[in-house]
Amino acid sequence: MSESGGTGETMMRGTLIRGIGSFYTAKDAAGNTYTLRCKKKFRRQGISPLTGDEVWFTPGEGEKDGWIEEILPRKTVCLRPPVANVSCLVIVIAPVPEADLLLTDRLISRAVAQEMKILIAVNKTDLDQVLAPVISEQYRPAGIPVFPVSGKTGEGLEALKKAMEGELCCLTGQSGAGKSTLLNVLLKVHLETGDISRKISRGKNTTRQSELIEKEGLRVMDTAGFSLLEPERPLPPEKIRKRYPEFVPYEGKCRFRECLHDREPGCAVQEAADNGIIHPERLLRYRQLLAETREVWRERYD
Ligand SMILES: Nc1nc2c(ncn2[C@@H]2O[C@H](COP(=O)(O)OP(=O)(O)OP(=O)(O)O)[C@@H](O)[C@H]2O)c(=O)[nH]1
Ligand SMILES: [Mg+2]
Ligand SMILES: [Zn+2]
Repeated sequence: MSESGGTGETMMRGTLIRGIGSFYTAKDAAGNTYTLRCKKKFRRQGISPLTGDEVWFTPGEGEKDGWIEEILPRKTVCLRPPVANVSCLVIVIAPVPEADLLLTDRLISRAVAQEMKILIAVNKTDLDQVLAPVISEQYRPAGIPVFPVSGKTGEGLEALKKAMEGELCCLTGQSGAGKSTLLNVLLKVHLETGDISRKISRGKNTTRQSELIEKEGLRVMDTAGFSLLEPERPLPPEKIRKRYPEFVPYEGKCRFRECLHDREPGCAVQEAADNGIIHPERLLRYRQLLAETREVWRERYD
């Protein structure tokens, strides 16, 4: 197959909605799909196309596949799973399995670093009505909206859907929280849920590819094991506090200019927590993540 395509042909704009092996599927604004291959020049530059990438491409003719010609600059990049341009992270938590707020804070930290919009969906309100207000209180000072929803009864899904509109969304959260269940209702699709999905994925992971689904006015990445938790490059400990939106108003207001809000005297963030303006448990978990970050930073050259 020749790589010379492009001469005299018109280039088209599209979004990569999936990639399997060295074949990619692009979708244009009109909703038509094209099978494309990736030019070797990308590999030489160490770049691989990702689901979610915006590209210029030359469509194939007849039986021939087209070519990805250019990948537009990415707004965000996730490496596990590999997806580009996610603009909104929807963190799904539930009463069962028990909500892990340290995990939630980690996800928020990574999303803030990439300037993603963040939404929290507290699922399974049909089982429990206590969790949602608790979560809401924890994250209100950070300006993160919390949506009580039920994938079972459909409660709260209209509000969640409204908040997701216009964004390239990705659902994340613990296994069993109900991500696939929510997507099935929101997008009117049939993704595997519950025990079946877990049975299939056990010992047989990495088979499923990320796919961008555009349906019901939403754009959502359906990914296996979305975590965003791949080991990040070691981060200087003083950078973590910038990833807490509710700390920002206190920047420069502590007694010490370099205050890490880690029990230093005269800490304005601690004072805000004492006054209930910042949630004290968010601050405690921040200190846990700070301690971890310090450890990793100290060992970075080992
Ligand atoms: N009662 C109740 N059960 C729910 C609700 N949403 C999901 N479930 C159940 O929770 C279980 C897990 O749901 P899934 O949608 O498979 O969870 P998931 O987050 O996609 O899990 P993984 O794919 O393993 O990451 C299933 O048995 C669902 O039927 C809900 O709103 N209420
Ligand atoms: Mg699932
Ligand atoms: Zn401080």
